[in-house]
Amino acid sequence: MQTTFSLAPDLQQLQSVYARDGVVIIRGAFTDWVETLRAGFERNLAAPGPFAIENVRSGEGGRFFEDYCNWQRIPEFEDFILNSPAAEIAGRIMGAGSVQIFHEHILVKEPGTSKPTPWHQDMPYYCVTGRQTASYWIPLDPVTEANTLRALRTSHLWPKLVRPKRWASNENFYASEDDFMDMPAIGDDDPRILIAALEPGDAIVFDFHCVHGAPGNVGTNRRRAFSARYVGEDVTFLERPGRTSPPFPGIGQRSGERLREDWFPVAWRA
Ligand SMILES: O=C(O)CCC(=O)C(=O)O
Repeated sequence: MQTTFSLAPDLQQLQSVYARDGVVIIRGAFTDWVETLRAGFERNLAAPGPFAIENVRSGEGGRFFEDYCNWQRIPEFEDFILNSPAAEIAGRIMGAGSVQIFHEHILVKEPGTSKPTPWHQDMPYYCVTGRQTASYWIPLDPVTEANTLRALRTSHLWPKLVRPKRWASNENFYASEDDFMDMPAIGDDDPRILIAALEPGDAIVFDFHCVHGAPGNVGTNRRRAFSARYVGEDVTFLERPGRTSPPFPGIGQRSGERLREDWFPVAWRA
C-alpha cells in the first residue's frame, strides 16, 4: 500500500522544532496504516522472533512485551517501512538526503501492567553513531496522558550519553560503562517533558539521543505501539563495549562504516 502525507505547510516549523527539542508530534500521518500494523502485530505475537523480551517478571503483574528486527518476515511491517510516508517524513524533518531503515520494534503493555518504561536514551544501546536519526512511536490503541510515551525535550543535545540499563532488572547493560553518565533525576512536573494523549496512527518522532520513558498501563485497554527507526547519511556503525540491542549477529561491520544496504535498505531519497 502506498500513501502520502503532506508536511508542506508545517515542514519548516517541524524541522526547527525537531532540531531544537529532539522530538515532535505528527497527528494523523498513519491513520490509514493502523489496520495493517495491527495485522502485523498479530502475526508477530503469534510467532515472536529470536530477540523477543518479556520485561515483567513473575509476580509483578501485567505484561510488557517487546520484539524487534522482524520486518523482513512480516509483510505488513515491510510494507509500512518501505511504502508509508514514514521514511520521507523522517528524512525531511532530520534534514537528510537519504534514509535507511535501522529496524522496527513493537511494544505491548497489557492492561494492569504497573511496570514503567524507565527514562532512557536509545542511542547507547545501538551499534550506530551520528546525528540524523528518527524513531517513530505510533500507538495502535488510543493513549491518554496516563499511559503514553513521554519525551524530555532538548535532552538530545546532552554532551554525554546516559548509561544504558536492562529494563527488567535495572542492571548495567554493558560490562564496561566508563563512557556514559548517570541519568539525572527527572521530576514528574519537569517543564521539558512532552506528553500528549494520542489517537491510533498519530506519531511521536524522536532523535535516538532523546531521553524518553513511559508509565505503566494500569487502565483497561491494551497499549500497543509500533516503532520504525530510521537513519540518515551521517550515521555510521559503532562498536560498543558489548552486545548491543538489537544485537545484529553476523553484521560484520567496523566502526565508521555506513550501514550495509543489504541489511538496512534505503527507504527514501530526496
Ligand atoms: O513504549 C514504551 O513503553 C517505550 C518505547 C521506547 O522506549 C522506544 O520506542 O524507544
